[in-house]
Amino acid sequence: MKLGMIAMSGLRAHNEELTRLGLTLPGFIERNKTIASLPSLGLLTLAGLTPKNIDVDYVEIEDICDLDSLPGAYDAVAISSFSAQIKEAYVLADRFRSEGVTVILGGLHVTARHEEALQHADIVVIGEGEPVWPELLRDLIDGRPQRIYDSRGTPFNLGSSPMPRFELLDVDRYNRLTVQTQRGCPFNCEFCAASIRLSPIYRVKPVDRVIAEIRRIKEIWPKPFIEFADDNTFVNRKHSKRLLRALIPENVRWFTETDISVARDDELLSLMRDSGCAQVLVGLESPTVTGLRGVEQKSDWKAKQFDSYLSAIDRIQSHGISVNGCFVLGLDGTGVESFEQVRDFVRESGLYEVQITIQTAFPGTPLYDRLQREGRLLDETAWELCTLFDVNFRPDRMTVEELEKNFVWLAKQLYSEQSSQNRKRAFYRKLHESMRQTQAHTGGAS
Ligand code: B12
Repeated sequence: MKLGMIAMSGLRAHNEELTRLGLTLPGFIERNKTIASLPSLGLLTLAGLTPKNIDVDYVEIEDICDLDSLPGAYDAVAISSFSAQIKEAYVLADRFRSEGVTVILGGLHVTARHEEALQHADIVVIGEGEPVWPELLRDLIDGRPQRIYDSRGTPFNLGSSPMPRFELLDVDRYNRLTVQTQRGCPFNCEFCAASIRLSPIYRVKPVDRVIAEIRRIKEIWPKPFIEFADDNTFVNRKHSKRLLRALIPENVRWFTETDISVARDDELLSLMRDSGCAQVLVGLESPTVTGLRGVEQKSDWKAKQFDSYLSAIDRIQSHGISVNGCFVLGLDGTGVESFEQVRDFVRESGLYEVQITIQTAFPGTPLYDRLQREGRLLDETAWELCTLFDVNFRPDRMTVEELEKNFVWLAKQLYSEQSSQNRKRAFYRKLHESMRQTQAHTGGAS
């Protein structure tokens, strides 16, 4: 059997002005270049669980305009899905099916809207792929596949993770590769559309498996930059410290997503630095406590962290680890004043890097369900707007146009050459200062 694993690749935005800006603003260009080329770790992982007698191809499709030059001769294709590109994925799926190819759809969007996906697929997978993939392939080979495989209810044990088939990649296309060290998150942010929507349980991958994946990558790319495709990496501190100690001799540079509480653990921060951490991405979400209220739904955890934001950023960056602070615009309770507030907070905080996105109601999230109940979704199935840069709902304290217009204004403020340079200079100035102080302190003590 010949199986094509098809990833939709690239970044997307519908707002024309933003797309134009994305092509011209230095800060945007830099970030886009950095991340735009990441492969689909989900598909590479499932490829790793596929028996050797099945011939597997990994293909990335950026543009579905050219359907005539589709890769061909597959018996089946497995297509991955995010909401932003699902309509393109459906066009692709319909085309493959019209040629008699069996289409399997899975991933985050399909998990949230499997009935919709069934109209374009022979088989859909709901939830994590690993628990059902071997059975699905067996059924497929036997010619008796089910229409739906649902893995919810059996959270995958990451100790049994297969080795992702990184060797299927043309590594020259990428400037970093992803490795996943955990799934899930102890928090439940209303807008979160990441892996807690596949399975909510927080789990870690055993240290030796993470290291094995990094070593496999090093076989095809001796000095890689690794992005951990995690939701919140350092929640389990004991495990994290073991992982970081094991990473030190691997001599790689890496980036990950975490929460602000890492600032409270100096040992953790030192281990992060010593093991090659270049940057952490932290969801600060709002520069005001009003914006943060209600975001985290279990205990309003994010609102409770607000008072420590500035000192925490300072502490993390004083270890030589830059913070990429993420802000969500259009949160309930925030109005047009929030754009200047973000700009001012970024300046005051000394953040090295900043990421702004528009609050997005992704299907399957509590946010989507609430806004639907409140009649605030602009179009309930405009999935192409689920880019994090387009507006798909009516904000409560500004108009849609005000959100769009001010977002562009803020992007210009934050991503100009000058602002990006200023942030970097401030970061290094402060870092040198704190290193000098530490040296003076230890010198004085000895
Ligand atoms: C790495 C990453 C990327 C990479 C790589 C994307 C890719 N092709 O996989 C890049 C930079 C290209 C990217 C781009 C975008 N991303 Co992105 N990305 C991530 C990130 C950080 C990690 C994803 C990951 O690797 N997870 C690990 C793997 C193992 O999990 P997985 O892919 O879900 O796969 C598992 C299951 O879903 C399932 N599965 C997946 N596919 C399939 C297919 C089949 C057939 C089967 C059976 C099973 C199956 O099995 C897998 C194993 O269990 C997440 C955030 C996060 N922390 O998770 C955001 C995230 C996935 N991205 C997001 C978004 C919005 C985007 C963009 C729209 C941004 C933009 N404006 O362009 C684009 C869309 C890209 C596209 N072409 O559609 C959202 C998606 C939300 C949603 N529900 O749609 C997330 C959750 C971030 C967020 N803030 O909400 N992204």
